[in-house]
Amino acid sequence: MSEIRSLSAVEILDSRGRPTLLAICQLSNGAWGQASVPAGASTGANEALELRDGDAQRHDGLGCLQAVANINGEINDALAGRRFESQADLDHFLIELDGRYNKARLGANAILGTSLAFCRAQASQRNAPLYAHLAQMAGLRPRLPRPMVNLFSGGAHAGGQVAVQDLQIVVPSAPTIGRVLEVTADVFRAAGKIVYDRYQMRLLTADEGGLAPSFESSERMLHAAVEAIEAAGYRPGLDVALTVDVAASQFCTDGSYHFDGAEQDAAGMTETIASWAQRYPLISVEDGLDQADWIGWQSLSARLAQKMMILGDDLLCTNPARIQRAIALKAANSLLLKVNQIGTLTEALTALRLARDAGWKVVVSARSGETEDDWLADLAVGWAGDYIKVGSITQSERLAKYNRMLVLEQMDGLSLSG
Ligand code: 2PG
Ligand code: MG
Repeated sequence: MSEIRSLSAVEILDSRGRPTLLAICQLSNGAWGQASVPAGASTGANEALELRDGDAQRHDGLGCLQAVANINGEINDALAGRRFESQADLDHFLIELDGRYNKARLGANAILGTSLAFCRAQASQRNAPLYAHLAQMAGLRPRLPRPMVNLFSGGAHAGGQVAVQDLQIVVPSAPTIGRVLEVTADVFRAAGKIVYDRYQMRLLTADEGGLAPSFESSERMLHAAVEAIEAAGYRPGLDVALTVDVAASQFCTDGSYHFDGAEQDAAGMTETIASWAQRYPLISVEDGLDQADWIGWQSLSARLAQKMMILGDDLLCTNPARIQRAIALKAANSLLLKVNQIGTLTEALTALRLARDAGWKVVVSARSGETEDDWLADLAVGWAGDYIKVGSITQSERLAKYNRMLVLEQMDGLSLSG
């Protein structure tokens, strides 16, 4: 492997118009790679720390100039002229260089940008597509994950008109990504008509491109999704299934859930979710309970894990230690994998392996603040995710990932997860 010539970075804007960074890694033999870093809105309390400038005079405090300076300065100084044999070598070096358990000194955004840009440079040096390089790194056979596509939004992604943050659709038996997107577009159009007729709302979309009318409740959102599936000519459950990201940490204080205008405890939330599971074609519930409520998650899983995916996002934060705890406690059965929650590809791969060893499903996920960069599609393919969650089909930062998968399907002949 060639040595690193330089690391550099630029502050750019994400899909919400907030700053993030793009990192560039150049190798001495001329190969290079660049990658940009996404950012969440409903971030978990246990995520690695995204370094923001905090200067209220600039981008409302959200500037990333310090993280950019850390790449151009300290990270470049430490890495330039060094040779790393593997991604793991590079990532461990970065973790030690930072020295904090949550990457708070250099910033998880600076570290992840470096980790990803190095990965792309390595792929380019090997003349391999990024997904193939990632698959080789993980020792996995690449395959296309099945999209979970955002239809309706609430919570932190849509001004909180209902508590549930994302309602997504899955097309369980379509044989190709192309067909999944056709069916999805049919349902999306039908949903748009329902939204317009019932709520007089044009197709203005939320952070991830989902429709966000003023539903009376989360339940009405689920109901409208079923209506949209039927109006588009499909059978709910058989042709098109539903998943939700409740994002419950966003509305839980001291064990009390402020859910759609009422107060509930964890048992009440579990009851609500179980009753949805009986009445709607739900195949996955993400963050049904708060990120600190391990006992609640155990009961939720005991109740529903045989039937559906009990998917941990804020609960797990792609953090190997939290995943191990969840496996031991039987608190979940599926991992939402977001590399910026942990900050390096190597640690995210450890998270993936733990989940797989426990027989869990894996959903590779974007953030609500994304960029036009499509590395996430290659990651989800190379690491053989069961599902990919990147939002709706209406905004280019989302479509970059779907379109990349269409290309891989048609040009590289990859097949879709069953
Ligand atoms: C989530 C993500 C993506 P955010 O909660 O799963 O929908 O949102 O990036 O805002 O954390
Ligand atoms: Mg989530």
